[in-house]
Amino acid sequence: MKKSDVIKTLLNHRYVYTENTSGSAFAPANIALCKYWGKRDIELNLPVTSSLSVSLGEKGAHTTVSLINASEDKIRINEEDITLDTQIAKRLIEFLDLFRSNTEMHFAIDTKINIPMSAGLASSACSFAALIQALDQLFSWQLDRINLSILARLGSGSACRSLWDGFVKWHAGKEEDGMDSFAELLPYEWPHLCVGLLVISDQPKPISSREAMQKTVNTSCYYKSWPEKVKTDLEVLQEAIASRDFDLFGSVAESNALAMHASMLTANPPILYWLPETVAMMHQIWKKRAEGLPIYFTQDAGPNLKLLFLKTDIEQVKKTFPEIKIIMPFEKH
Ligand code: 2P0
Repeated sequence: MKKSDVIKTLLNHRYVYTENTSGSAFAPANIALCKYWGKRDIELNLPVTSSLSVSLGEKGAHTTVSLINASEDKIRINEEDITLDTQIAKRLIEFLDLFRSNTEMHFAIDTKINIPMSAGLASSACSFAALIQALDQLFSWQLDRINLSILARLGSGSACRSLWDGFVKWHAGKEEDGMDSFAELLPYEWPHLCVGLLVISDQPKPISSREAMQKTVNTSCYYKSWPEKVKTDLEVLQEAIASRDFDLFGSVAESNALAMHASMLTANPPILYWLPETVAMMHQIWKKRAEGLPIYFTQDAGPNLKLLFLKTDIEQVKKTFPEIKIIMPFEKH
């Protein structure tokens, strides 16, 4: 199954004509509390397991996409023109290729991302989610969010979770064409929930998450236990969210992240995103927790940690981690 087959099914040639010249949208970044790690279909970014994330409020991507009279696409990120042979430009152009009605059709993408792009905050997720909504506006598709999340997934798996504010679940699905692999908003809010960003390194990662997850699937002896772990974690996490049981919530999120990293460590060759400072920070978090401060962490494909805590503990968390950047996902913005 090809991406273009999914496009045909969902858009049915609706992208051929438009009277608009541009479309604009915002999409929030998201952090997985139960991770997406491994694909059952590489072409369509279909995951082995479901996953669950929380959005990051006003942190994300504002994107405008325009039709232009030019011989090639133009990509601007944070006021900087991006050379078209860079990795990020190639991925965006390949995604735009899916929506061109002819080879003469060219786009300009202008994106402003207000999160540190180097901090492992899945900036690609909010970029593709904002872009697909901007394209929906440009071409007047008027697709619902579920279908937009299927299209966003074709750009980057985790992008399908960036179509909503709040807790979002991405259903793995079983179908070969991935029409049942979409995200949806969970009906829960948690106004006091805080996410703290601890940036340990802003250096480029040694291996992309795309490559790392595939290497893990193909070579890790522990990967076969991952789907079972996710199944339990997803159930417990949803219970913890529904009952606002913070200790249960934090401990499942932290354990899920560590299990993902354990599966990478047992890949061949091994993948280890942690730096000595990452480990030192983990010990500090565990020490504080043992002393009675309810804080937990999650970690994605990079050395940086994201802390989970409640509003009542903000001052103490700031005192312990003065460099922390705090986001309240459910604060109105
Ligand atoms: C997640 N990550 O659930 C996991 C946890 C990183 C660690 O989704 O190949 O950029 O584009 O589908 O979405 C990062 O992977 O991968 C990711 P592709 P993506 O947030």
